[in-house]
Amino acid sequence: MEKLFQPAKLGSTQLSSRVVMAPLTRSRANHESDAPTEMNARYYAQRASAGLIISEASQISPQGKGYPWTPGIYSEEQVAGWKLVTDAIHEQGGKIFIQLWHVGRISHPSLQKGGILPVAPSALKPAGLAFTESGMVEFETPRALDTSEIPGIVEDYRKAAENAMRAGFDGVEIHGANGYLLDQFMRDGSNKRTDDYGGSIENRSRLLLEVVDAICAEIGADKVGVRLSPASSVNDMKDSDPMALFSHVIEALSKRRIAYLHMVEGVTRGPREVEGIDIEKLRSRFEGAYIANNCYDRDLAISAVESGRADFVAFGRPFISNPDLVERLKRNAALAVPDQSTFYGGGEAGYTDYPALED
Ligand code: 8OZ
Repeated sequence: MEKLFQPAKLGSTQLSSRVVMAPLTRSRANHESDAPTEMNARYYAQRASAGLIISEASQISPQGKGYPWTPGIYSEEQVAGWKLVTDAIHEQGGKIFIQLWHVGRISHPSLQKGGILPVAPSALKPAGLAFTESGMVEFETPRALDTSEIPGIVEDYRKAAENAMRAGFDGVEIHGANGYLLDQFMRDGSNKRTDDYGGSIENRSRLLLEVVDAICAEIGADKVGVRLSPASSVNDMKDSDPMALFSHVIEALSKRRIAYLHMVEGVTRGPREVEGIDIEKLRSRFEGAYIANNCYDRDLAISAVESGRADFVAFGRPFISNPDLVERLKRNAALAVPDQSTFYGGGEAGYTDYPALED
């Protein structure tokens, strides 16, 4: 059997294979409480044969929310909802990490408590449109965080990790990718600060590393992963020297002996090759486990793991329409194509109604 399908240890967590379910926003939490539901538990349970499930991105605070109906991990109701999910996975011998998320400026007042402005490193409006309960609307210029507010954000992450462990997760992944708050701080296109959190690469990386340190102290570095997207421009990300920036960040993560680095290799949901960005060179700066992601297929995943270029491979969209993706990949069976119109929001249709091969 190919190495991709063999059991492996990730930090302190034993996995049944090296096939990972990537974090996938589905916008189907309880509309009042942002708590996961029985339906969410059914969806994840159908996918429990993944070596590891990384949950959809989950806001660490009301301020960290940027899309309708995404789950949170800051209230007791949300902890109880997630417990339904983790119990359902563990009953089947699966493993699940939660992805912790603060969207920063990729939000809208209509998604914020009290209709206030979203926060960001600097008061710079992102290009593009916000996804709100009433459709796609213009972003608004965010409010720049005061230096005195930053310890509170680090504390929200720490508390979220503590909640995650109480909810039964096997670990947490810190979402440092795709143009959300931590990525906004790292890149000089979105961070124009003049305090200790802006300017030099060291300063721009500071918030991510403070969050990593706080969470590692809370739950142990062997249960912590970080997701980065150095080559991705989604959500209006720009940086004058991404190779220097991410070399620094990845070396700093390596020193902290976290469980894994999860990399979006290329533009998120887009081309894998981006001029001027050498993902393999960045990856070589990390000594721990490496999860590769972005438009992998069976052959690419098998060869990446066989050659040692990746330790694990995360599949996103294929897991939406193939709950038994690991079995299908093992058998080299045909994969069902997901229906994009039911990706975000709604009920069971396009969510829990994709059959496994056996059904
Ligand atoms: C698609 C739709 C909404 C959010 C990401 C959390 O890009 C997301 C996301 C993706 O990381």
